[in-house]
Amino acid sequence: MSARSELRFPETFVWGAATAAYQIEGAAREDGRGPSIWDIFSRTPGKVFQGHTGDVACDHYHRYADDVALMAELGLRTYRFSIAWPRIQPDGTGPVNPRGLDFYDRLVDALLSRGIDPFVTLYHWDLPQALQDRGGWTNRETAEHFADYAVAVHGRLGDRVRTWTTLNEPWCSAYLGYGNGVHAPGEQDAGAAFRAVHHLLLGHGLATRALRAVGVATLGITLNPADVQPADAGSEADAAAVRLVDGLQNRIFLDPLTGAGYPDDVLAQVARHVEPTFVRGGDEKIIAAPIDLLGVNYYSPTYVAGRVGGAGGSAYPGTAGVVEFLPPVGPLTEMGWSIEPAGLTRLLERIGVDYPGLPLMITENGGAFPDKTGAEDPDATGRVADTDRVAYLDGHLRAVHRAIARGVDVRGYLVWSLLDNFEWAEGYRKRFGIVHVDYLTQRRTPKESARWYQEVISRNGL
Ligand code: PNW
Repeated sequence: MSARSELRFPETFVWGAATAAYQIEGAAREDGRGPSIWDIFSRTPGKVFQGHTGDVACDHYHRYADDVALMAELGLRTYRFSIAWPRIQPDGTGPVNPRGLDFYDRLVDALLSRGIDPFVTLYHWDLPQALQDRGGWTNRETAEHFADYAVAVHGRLGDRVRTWTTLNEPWCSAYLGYGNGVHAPGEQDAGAAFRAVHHLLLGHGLATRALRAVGVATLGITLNPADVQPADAGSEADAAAVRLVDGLQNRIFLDPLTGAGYPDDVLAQVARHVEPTFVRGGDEKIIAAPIDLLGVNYYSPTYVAGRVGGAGGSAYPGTAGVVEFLPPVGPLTEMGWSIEPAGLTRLLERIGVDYPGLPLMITENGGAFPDKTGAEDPDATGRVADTDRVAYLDGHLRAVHRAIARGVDVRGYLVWSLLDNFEWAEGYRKRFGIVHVDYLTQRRTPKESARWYQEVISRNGL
């Protein structure tokens, strides 16, 4: 490593780690928390690996103080976490539950007392079930309720939390939640997925407008934009496939967020599944409310070919019969995702060029790997030798650095994730943490990647 140790990041570069409420908190029925769509979904047979739930997870709700001490030990400057809406409004609307807010109040104070900057995600997929019973994100009213909820949270934490994002990966909420049903609430209807896309964006816009009115400091949204590449760079059919997938994953969010409205080709795709009458006059203006920061979550690139009779992707409505998603090529992570740091450089450069003037932050990047023994547990000496993860993170940080060197405005990097946690439909079997969690004892063990990251942060570079 020493021969390549000269890669320095900008002085103001932000270093940290990220988590999400349902994936780590546990305490699912405590202090007045209501049920979320993930409580229901994880109990639906066949939806989550071995019926795992977030009931206990990492028990972070009770262990947050120790976890914050661990973050301080690792030298994290920023910690991105999400607020569980059903803790704040157990039914999704109406009066706030003060005990729910109390928890985040304590967490924020613990972070600040250690000099760690709290970074709040208002929505990381745990919609109150009561709102889902009324259609969830397919219902326009959910967007309005979200803005009310956002203001309630800001009212309690806004004096101490400077950095906020509204939504995490609305692509996942819409397409996996309502399109192919792999995530909660498990609906399988392309039209519902597009309604959800719009109402999520509208919710973001309404919340942004409301939070500006109460003086929010720094506000943005986190997407999982894809680096979509053609199987054959010279093929026109492949270029058309790229454009289709890029429209469904990237431009459908980025264009309206940056004031360009929905692209015509994307609206034409939507119209094949559902009449887009849910897009009302004035909505695009609300969605285009200026943001200070775009969060980018990146894990792996997407390669597509234009092919008649192609299988398409279940998460991409309208791709069956016209697009073939190429199987990932090794080396792969435990998720089966290919490892290609260059995809992150390409993605950042593309956003920088096509959506100029938008400060970017990597709000998630990381990998699920077993340790070297394959046991996913500390060895006899208590070590977790996750050399694959170190290599993954090292490669992707170099990719971020390359984008910065080429002029892209990237403000920081947050590793996914601080802790091993509930990996949604995969349950606890996929471990993304730089800190190992023994789910029987809740013991935390920093992996070698955590020690490596600590060093990176302290040197501000590689
Ligand atoms: C993101 N996909 O999820 C989330 O923001 C995290 O909560 C999650 O733990 C992390 O990435 C790792 O998976 C995704 O199927 C889940 O393309 C699925 C997909 C993408 C992102």
